[in-house]
Amino acid sequence: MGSIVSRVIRPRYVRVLILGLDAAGKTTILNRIKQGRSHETIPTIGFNVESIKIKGIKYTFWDVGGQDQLRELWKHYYFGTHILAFVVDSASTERVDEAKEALNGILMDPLMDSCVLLIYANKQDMPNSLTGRELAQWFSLFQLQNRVWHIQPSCATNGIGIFEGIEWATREVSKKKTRIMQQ
Ligand code: G3D
Ligand code: MG
Repeated sequence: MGSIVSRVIRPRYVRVLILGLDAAGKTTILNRIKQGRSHETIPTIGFNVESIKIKGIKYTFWDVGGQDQLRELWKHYYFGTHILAFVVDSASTERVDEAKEALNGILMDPLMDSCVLLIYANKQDMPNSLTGRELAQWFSLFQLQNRVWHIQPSCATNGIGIFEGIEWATREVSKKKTRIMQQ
């Protein structure tokens, strides 16, 4: 019997859209990815974009401001997104419903149908922060249909979890690409 060798096709280019409420830690995450350390951030008015090569893959990270009045603009960044990195302040329990509503709004857009969903349960260093599992339940992620998702506990200020999340999501993008090529 011959064996079937399936080769995973790694993407050369990955577009990552980093969204979430204001002060969740989006820009701190981007700075971490960029330079491996956290900086002081100022509230993002508009967007930050960075092109970064990691392990031979060229990523473009879009970090779009999350203040209420800017969320209307998010949809202009959806097209071509491979990974949605949605950042949640796990310690800010009074804003989890608002974050859930914002996430559901994004996922309803057909332009986001095929993207991989990575949720950073950020600020795990803060006392009383919700765990990844608690957030997954609050966000009703277990009920999501036709969506590949993962909750990544993280702390952007010390870097814990940031690259693990990107690695998971990149593996999923590779799997999707491989499936498409095999069809
Ligand atoms: P945003 O881009 O989502 O709006 P920022 O959020 O990256 O600007 O972060 C908002 C504040 O949260 C910043 O603090 C930042 O240092 C802090 N922060 C981000 N990630 C973490 C984390 O994992 N743990 C903790 N404790 N704080 C975090 P300041 O004080 O500058 O407003
Ligand atoms: Mg910001």
